[in-house]
Amino acid sequence: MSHILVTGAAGFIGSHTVEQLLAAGHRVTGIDSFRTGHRANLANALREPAFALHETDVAAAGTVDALVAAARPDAVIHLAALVSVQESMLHPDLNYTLNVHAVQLVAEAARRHGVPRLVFASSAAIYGDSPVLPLHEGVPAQPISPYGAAKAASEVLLLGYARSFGLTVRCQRYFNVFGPRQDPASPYSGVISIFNRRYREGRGVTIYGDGGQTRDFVSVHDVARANVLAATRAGIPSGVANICTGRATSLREVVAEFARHFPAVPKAEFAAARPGDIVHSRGTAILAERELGFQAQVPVADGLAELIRLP
Ligand code: UD2
Repeated sequence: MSHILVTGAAGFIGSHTVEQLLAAGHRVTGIDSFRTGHRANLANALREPAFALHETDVAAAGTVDALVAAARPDAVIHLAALVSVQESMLHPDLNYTLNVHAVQLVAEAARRHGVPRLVFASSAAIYGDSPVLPLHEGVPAQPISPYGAAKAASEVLLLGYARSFGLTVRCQRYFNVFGPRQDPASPYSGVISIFNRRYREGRGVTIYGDGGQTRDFVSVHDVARANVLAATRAGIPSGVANICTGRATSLREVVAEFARHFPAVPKAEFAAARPGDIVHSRGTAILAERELGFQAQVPVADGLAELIRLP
């Protein structure tokens, strides 16, 4: 059993990660500011005696340091972040504070208090609009948003810490994550969360472009498992790895799956492609398999069926 400190514990990926850690018998200290996370996401976890939750902001001076000093965890999984690419365009300063400055605070707390391992929520956004298919970790970072730039900068910062101070750092480049608890609030939220809400409400969806665009949609259950592996598996090296399925799914296929479950909902409408939209994005999952022993297990159709079944 290990003791793991999870920042962003009440978020979409954080809450699933906490639940899987607890199910595996680990002790978990969670931190969340509830800026975008929700206490309700932790309803199951909060019933477990092995879970403690602290409501605080990781970007505030001294906060993480004090919590890490008190908890002395075996690993930190740092998921607290500004999670919207769109918000990073509107508020680049806040993006810097939450996605770069806070990472430095976490890294420094880990160094000062001898935490042996740090897992970081990175993103396929660091690849920007690279046309390489499939995207592999050797493709240079060429972010096209403040969000992607901050994730790329933080990866470099953390890997520098790993080389300098001997802790193990894992940067997890999540692709298009989907699943229960993803927030559909903005038009720029993940497309599956938006489609799920609209089909449930009996409204049709809008497909921007011809629907032939493809993404590497990875279930949040797989992503949480990748986090658990990165934090707890013995003998893994520092490094970056795509967290993806290695498979492409088109938007048309996603819509067809929803339409099968909701035959009464009006047909999808088509609108002009969004400016700046990339057509195809898919990662290779080889490195995560080799270094973490991680392989995605949830087919997109199963993940969609799970979402649709939820009350
Ligand atoms: C991600 C970012 C986005 C931008 C982009 C850059 C997220 C959620 N989105 O978008 O902000 O940085 O990367 O490459 O991190 N779509 C529809 N109908 C809808 C909503 C979306 O057709 O109602 C399309 C959208 O135009 C795109 C696809 O669905 O072609 C996937 O959209 P997404 O925002 O879920 O993910 P992505 O990778 O395009």
